Amino acid sequence: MSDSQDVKGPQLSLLEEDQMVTVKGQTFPPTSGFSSVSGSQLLGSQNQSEQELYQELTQLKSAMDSLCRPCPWDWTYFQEDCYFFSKSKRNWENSIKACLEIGAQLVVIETDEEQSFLQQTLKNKGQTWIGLSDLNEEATWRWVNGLPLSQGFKQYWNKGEPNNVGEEDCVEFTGDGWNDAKCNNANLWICKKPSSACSSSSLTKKL
Ligand code: MMA
Ligand code: CA
Repeated sequence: MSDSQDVKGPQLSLLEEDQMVTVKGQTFPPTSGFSSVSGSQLLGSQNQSEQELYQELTQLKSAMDSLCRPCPWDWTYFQEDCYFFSKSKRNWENSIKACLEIGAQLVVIETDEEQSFLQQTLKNKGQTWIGLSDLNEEATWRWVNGLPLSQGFKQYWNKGEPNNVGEEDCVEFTGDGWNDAKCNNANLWICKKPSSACSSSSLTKKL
């Protein structure tokens, strides 16, 4: 016994056998680690017919699709976007930076459904920064993408907010809604970025 294809075992749970692909006698995905096949082995298929190669690529695409995830591990998918809920705390400016560093933005809430999803997710969590402030002009609330707070969203202020007690320019989720709070407070935060469509890979486009 020399080939890894002989050791298909019950440990293979994500992909069924009929979703597996064989290229030049090598089973994809390998049952023991993806590193066992090099790119040049894959490309050196000169003695295969085009039709066989096409069939194998089609199977490979379907195998890739079944492994595809719209969001990185530890992020939450909701309506085409990915959300990261921090476990540590930072002030508002540093929360913005934390999101930029991972290719995302401190959350800009765009729909009522999104507000409701965040409200549910943050239940029983601590105060959490969102990407809304009036740092530029007192009482003019603006999202970090530059858009003004629309009239319809003002219902999400907690009762009596925003009250600007002792200068409060940044917005946090607390309880069921929003509160203006001191930007230097250390809070949890939420990052948001678009989900990735697996179908945009060059392999998929060609098939
Ligand atoms: C705190 C602080 C304020 C908020 C009030 C609500 C005492 O101040 O979080 O931002 O408006 O509580 O009672
Ligand atoms: Ca307040």
